[in-house]
Amino acid sequence: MRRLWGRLSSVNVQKAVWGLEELGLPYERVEAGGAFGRVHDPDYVAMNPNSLVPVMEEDGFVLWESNAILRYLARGHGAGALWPEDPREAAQVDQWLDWQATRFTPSTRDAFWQTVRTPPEQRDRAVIDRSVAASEDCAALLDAHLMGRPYMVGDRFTAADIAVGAAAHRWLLLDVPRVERPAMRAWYERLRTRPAAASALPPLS
Ligand SMILES: N[C@@H](CCC(=O)N[C@@H](CS)C(=O)NCC(=O)O)C(=O)O
Repeated sequence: MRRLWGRLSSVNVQKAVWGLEELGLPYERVEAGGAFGRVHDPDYVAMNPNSLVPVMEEDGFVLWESNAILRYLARGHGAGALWPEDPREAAQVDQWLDWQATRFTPSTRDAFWQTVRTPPEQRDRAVIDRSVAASEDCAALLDAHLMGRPYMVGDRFTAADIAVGAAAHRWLLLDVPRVERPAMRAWYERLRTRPAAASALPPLS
């Protein structure tokens, strides 16, 4: 029995859902976090003392941190899919997962919160501008990396496309001024054609 706790509006939950869907693994998603609450309930805190989503539970095995979940799914259930066999390619997938978690998503966070989850009269233009500028640096780096490449690592879809793709989805749907990045856009559109991406990436909320 496999359960994933977390609301789909969370980019971190989206990554886990995308991984589960790509691998065709059966699971039940339980709403938690944000307006759904639950994350401070004692039974939830016993699973994740950070009171954050997502959490995955599989036959009593409990795991939190979205990229750890993604790595586990890809390595434990992927059988070669999503996680390259080659150690150097695998290390590059790791590299992009870390980059997504420590650079790209943190850069977009303020712009997202301000323009999607903050009432217009409470928004701080300077905070948005700083976040947009930091996100543009990430987008430029990504666009340069993706020039002439179909996917983030090697020539096939991997867990790196899931992690960075979910973060790119959030950035590209924000209602902010953005420099057009053709290689990044083409890659994102390529990802969007995957049925698993359609299940994992809702409109921003
Ligand atoms: N590094 C963690 C971050 C998890 C995180 O910050 N989750 C947010 C949603 S994206 C959360 O749980 N917020 C509180 C809530 O939803 O109640 C991960 O990647 O799983």
